[in-house]
Amino acid sequence: MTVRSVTYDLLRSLGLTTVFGNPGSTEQTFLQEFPDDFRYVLALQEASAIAMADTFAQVTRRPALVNLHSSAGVGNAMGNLVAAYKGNTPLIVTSGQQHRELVIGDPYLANREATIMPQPWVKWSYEPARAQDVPEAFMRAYAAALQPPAGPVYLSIPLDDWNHPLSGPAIVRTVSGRVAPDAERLRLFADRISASRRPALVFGPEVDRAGGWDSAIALAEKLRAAVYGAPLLDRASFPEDHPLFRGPLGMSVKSISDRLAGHDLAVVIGAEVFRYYPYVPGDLLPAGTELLQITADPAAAAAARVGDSLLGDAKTAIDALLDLVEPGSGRTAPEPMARPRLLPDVESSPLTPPEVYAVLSRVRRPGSVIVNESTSTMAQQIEWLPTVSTGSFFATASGGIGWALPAAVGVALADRDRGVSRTVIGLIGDGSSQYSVQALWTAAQHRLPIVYVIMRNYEYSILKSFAVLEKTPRVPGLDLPGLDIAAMARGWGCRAIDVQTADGLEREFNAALGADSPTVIVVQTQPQAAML
Ligand SMILES: Cc1ncc(C[n+]2csc(CCOP(=O)(O)OP(=O)(O)O)c2C)c(N)n1
Ligand SMILES: [Mg+2]
Repeated sequence: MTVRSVTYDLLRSLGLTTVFGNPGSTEQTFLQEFPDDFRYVLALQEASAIAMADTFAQVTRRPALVNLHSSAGVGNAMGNLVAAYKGNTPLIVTSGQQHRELVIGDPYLANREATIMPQPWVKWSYEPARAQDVPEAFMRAYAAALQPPAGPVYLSIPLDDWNHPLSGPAIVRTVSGRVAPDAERLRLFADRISASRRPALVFGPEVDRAGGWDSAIALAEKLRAAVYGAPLLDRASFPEDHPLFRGPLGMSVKSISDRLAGHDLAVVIGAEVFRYYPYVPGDLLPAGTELLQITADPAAAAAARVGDSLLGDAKTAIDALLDLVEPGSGRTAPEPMARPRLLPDVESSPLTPPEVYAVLSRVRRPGSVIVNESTSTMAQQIEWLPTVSTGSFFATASGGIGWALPAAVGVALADRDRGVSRTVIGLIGDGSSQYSVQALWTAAQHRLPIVYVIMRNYEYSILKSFAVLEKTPRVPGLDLPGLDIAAMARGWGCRAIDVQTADGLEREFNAALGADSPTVIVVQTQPQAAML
């Protein structure tokens, strides 16, 4: 037995038989004689490897394994590693290190201070002190990645470790993925919720990640409470067409405070308080509103600037609250979210984003997934294309773009593995489509029938809205002329088409639904002011 054979046996036991990666000389000793029951998913750039693994882990609800090349590969991966960290995705990210005998002399490709490089965006970072510790390091990495708050971990492994002889198999352990909230404190929270005249429930991404979609509905209905989506969701946790759903909470101190006015209690479950984005000053909470937060992440609880926090798994907490709270039958039901769905009488040329979404709302099949990175049109997406089922909306948790295009690949791969057939729609801005565009090649190679709809407005539209908000005229670098995105997509092996009209979009979308490989539909759209 060798470190290599023992580690592969361990990975097998842990169900980690898919490796997302991009190889180099320092990884080939790990990858040699790659076992038949393992699968290597090649990404042509490391940002894609991470984002594919991220959604693959989310959809399979298990940790995922990534293998990158020394420091250069980790460097390329960093942006999307931030998203995995902020999104609590359990990833085991590994990269090769130069030969132990050479490292002292700073050889070519050495990963200097390897364990420092991915920090602070990993929960644990390690280079085994001895070759024989490699399997145990993987076991510890798995445990660290999975335990709440889940997140990415990193292992740097010297290339000469893999052939080292080893006598016994690795010890396989199991750890828990949930921590229950303190019962006494939960009862106090329940009493405050029962006493509230007009509670607001704010559900965040931890709820859906924890499998709490149905529990969230049951709690909202029992309380007859208004439900808001936490700011800048990376997962939707409540049906956005439910009569109790009031829409997203907002993104700034002022907009959130304005939105909560009139609620005597805001109960934030499974989210930060809050994920603020534009700087629009105001009161953290309106006068007369108290706040409770339930999260599995001690750092998120500590960072909350107002309110009382309780640590614990979102689903466990909601299920327990369901038994503890008094029914809200005496409360007046809140007004549902306004959905004006206004369209011009005559079709615009180019189309406006609502006109694009109107088409998609007609043609998308029930149960479709949306992976969203169309930054200036997020408000219209919720209006026209609400998320109505668990695990069917994904976006970057960090705000870094270049995540969604490969993330759609991870969703489609995981669905295929699970035997689930859903349409995966990548709704992506022209600017955002360019950072990890090589993932189109992986989608094509694996014949994943993803439908990418690229909103081609020839600019970084949201940044123009920011320039107005921040009063920063004449910022350079916000226009995107001269990109032939369809031609690029063809270059990566996808069917791709430019469309200008609603009919064209509908036709191409329907054609894509019947395809057995990815389609990239580039639809020209008018820039529009984003709601910040
Ligand atoms: C990695 C990274 N680089 C830069 C940014 C800054 N940024 C935020 S939104 C945006 C523009 C997105 O443009 P596009 O995808 O075309 O969407 P639009 O705003 O036009 O709808 C940029 C560059 C970022 N968020 N992440
Ligand atoms: Mg754009």
